Amino acid sequence: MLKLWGRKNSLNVQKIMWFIGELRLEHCRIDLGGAFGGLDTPEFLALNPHGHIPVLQDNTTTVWESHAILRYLAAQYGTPTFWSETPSTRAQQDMWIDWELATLQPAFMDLFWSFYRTPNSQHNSTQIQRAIKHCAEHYTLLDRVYAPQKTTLTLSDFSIGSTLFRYFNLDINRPSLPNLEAWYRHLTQKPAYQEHVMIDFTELLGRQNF
Ligand SMILES: N[C@@H](CCC(=O)N[C@@H](CS)C(=O)NCC(=O)O)C(=O)O
Repeated sequence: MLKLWGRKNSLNVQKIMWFIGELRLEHCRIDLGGAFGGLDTPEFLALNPHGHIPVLQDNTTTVWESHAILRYLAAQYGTPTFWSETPSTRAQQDMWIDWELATLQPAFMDLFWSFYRTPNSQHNSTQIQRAIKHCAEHYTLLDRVYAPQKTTLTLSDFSIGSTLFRYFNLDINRPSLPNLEAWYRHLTQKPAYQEHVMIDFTELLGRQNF
């Protein structure tokens, strides 16, 4: 059975759990990190020398880095619709998978940490406004690319889509994003998205210690 290490309110855990849910794979998830701690034990560091969640174990295979885990699951258990076997199509999907980790997620995390995880008394409004602007640019680009109506779920959606629940639930100004909002509403109808991504994150409010 698949074993995933990591707390359920970690964005990087959520993208994996949502994919596992869509694939209907038998699994167990072990709470680790955040308030649960346990990332610096010799046993866990033997699985991931960086001491970060998520980590996937599948029999004798151990994988860390959330996007490496997504790719492993897609290759081992997915259908080519998620991650194509044709190099040119796969490259089109990989571009968005890599863009999410290299560009969108750092921008979103900058916003999430500066606005949500930093206590109000320590807010830096210049940093927050800059982060809001960067996110608006990235999500506006997605809004354009998703036009007129995106319907298919591919591998990059698990990471991009996981940020949407938080982005659309932060008390910030957002640009008009009709296509992206339609896609987000579509995701919110999916049971696996509801179960693994639409998770209360108030534990993280004003919390900077993990
Ligand atoms: N690039 C890594 C980032 C891993 C990472 O930073 N994980 C965070 C949680 S999202 C972590 O381990 N934080 C410590 C904690 O949760 O206590 C990935 O995509 O898996």
